Amino acid sequence: MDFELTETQLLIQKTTRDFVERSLRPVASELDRTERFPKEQLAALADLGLMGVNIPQALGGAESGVVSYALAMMEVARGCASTAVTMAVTNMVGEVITTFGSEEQKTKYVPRLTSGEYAAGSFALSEPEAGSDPGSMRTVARRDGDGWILDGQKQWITSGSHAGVFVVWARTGDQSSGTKAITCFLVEQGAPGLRIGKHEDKMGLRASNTVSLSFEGVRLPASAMLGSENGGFRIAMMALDGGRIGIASQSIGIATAALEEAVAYAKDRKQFNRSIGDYQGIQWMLADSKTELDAARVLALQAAWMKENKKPFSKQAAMAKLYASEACGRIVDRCLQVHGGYGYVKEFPIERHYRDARVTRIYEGTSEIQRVVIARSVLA
Ligand code: COS
Repeated sequence: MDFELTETQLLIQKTTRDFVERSLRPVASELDRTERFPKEQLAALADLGLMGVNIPQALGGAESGVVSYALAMMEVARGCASTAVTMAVTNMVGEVITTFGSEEQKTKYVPRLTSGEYAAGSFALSEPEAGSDPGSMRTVARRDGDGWILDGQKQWITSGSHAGVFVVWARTGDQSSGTKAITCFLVEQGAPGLRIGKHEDKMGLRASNTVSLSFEGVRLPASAMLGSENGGFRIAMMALDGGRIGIASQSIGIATAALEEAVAYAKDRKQFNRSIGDYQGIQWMLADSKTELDAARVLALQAAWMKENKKPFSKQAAMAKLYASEACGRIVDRCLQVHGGYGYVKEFPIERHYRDARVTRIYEGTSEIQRVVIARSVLA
């Protein structure tokens, strides 16, 4: 057993941390306040290889593995959780196309994602009435000569207004076929019939872009199909397994930032002639938070290591995502409490971390869905 990071992993961690300290953390609060999509910051991340951390160099990626990806995600989320989710989804889209795409699809799209030519990629699975149960989706793709015609709605699409390419899932059989007749397609931004809908006014992650999409008679060539006909559900599940490592890491980054803020505040703030960090009530909150944070980190890095080493990692990714996001919720709550009234106003970053943390228990599979995945594996 070896808990040491490799030279590559340390280098990615340090490079990301330096960038975040210099260029991301100082602007995170303003990005949040103005809801500004972090275009320049994402371009800088692409220049550092962070838009394709686990993607081969031949396709413009850093080819540095899944553990490096998790470490980079923790650092970016520590600075700005909105930028982190945009990076996470773009990495996920690049990996899906790398894993399941034809040569033509890979060489056309992946370098544009990794280089930053595309500001982001989008993952379009959820629908207004198909969230935890994507097998009930209603978006349909009908054969049209050699190609397809796509009709339907998607919801909660991260970076939808800015993405160069969308990975879109659609039904290619009747509704009763459930998960067995879902196919995956690549759709470019600007495709006739694709409309970007309502921009969500979210509680947190306000600098990330979340929209609905509608597809009205979008014509797709045969070459737009990703993977095999009716093989799309498995692609979605495998992508989400990897995505959950990203969200676990994002949760860890947010919780790390929150704890750093709380520690600094506890040392600085004096009440009854002593720093509040001298009181056991505050110490216990910090101690519990640090313990949970490190436990989450071990789970997330273990899941990342398993994926990197080609071991089955679905359960581990679900456990990491469940534990890290739930722990993050408890940590930001305690850290806000340490700040007292100052935690409840926008002047201190803890208020943003508290809002940003909440969605990690919801997206890329709710905590309840993670428990379904874990329980099925335990009972199998
Ligand atoms: N990897 C590969 N294949 C998988 C898989 C995985 N992790 N999980 C399921 N599959 C396959 C199954 O093997 C099955 O294949 P066959 O039809 O060949 O037997 C198929 O997918 C259907 O699986 P299952 O019957 O388990 O599907 P369910 O509809 O019961 O759904 C859950 C299972 C709940 C795990 C799934 O719907 C899920 O993950 N939901 C949450 C979705 C989500 O995270 N949404 C957020 C989107 S991003 S914001």
